[in-house]
Amino acid sequence: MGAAIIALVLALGLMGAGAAGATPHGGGTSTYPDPIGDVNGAPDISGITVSDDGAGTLTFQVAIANRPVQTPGMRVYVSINADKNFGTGAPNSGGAEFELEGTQAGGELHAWQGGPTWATISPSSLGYSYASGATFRVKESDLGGVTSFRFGVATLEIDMSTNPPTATGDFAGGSQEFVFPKATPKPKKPKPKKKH
Ligand SMILES: [Ca+2]
Ligand SMILES: [Ca+2]
Repeated sequence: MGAAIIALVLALGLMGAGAAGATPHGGGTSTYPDPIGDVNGAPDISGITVSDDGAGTLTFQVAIANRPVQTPGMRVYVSINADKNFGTGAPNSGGAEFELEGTQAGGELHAWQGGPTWATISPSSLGYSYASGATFRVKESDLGGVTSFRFGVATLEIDMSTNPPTATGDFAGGSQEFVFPKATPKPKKPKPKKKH
């Protein structure tokens, strides 16, 4: 690659990053919308933002329109198909190798063991918080070093006040239909001038 082309690529990259400052080395930030009002009273996912800080940490932010505070019976799941292969990992979770789970008590990280069993590995670096949605922070090294993967998000809320208890929830991304990072559209190239 010639120096001029490298300079052009760098310029286009900086244009793509806009005013956000330094371009991260990782996958940057991708957003995934989910409709509001597609669940009947359940914790309603309105969108997901995934970001890679370029220093080995992934953040998953799951916005939940109708639950400013996490209720005791409510769980938020992010299932991660680390190898993007539907034929490996948990067959009931779209081929996920890892699953993040957030409850009122905090966050957990589960790793598929086959069998079929999950192991809870929950590294100390795992972060979880909730404010009008769930935020998970996890190191890529705790997910087998992935920087690109498929994932899906779900909520589940169990209402113990009914007999029998009722479970409702929302799904976003179905069976791992979201891909991180999203392919970003290439910036339009300026039309080459015809005259020399
Ligand atoms: Ca929704
Ligand atoms: Ca898999």
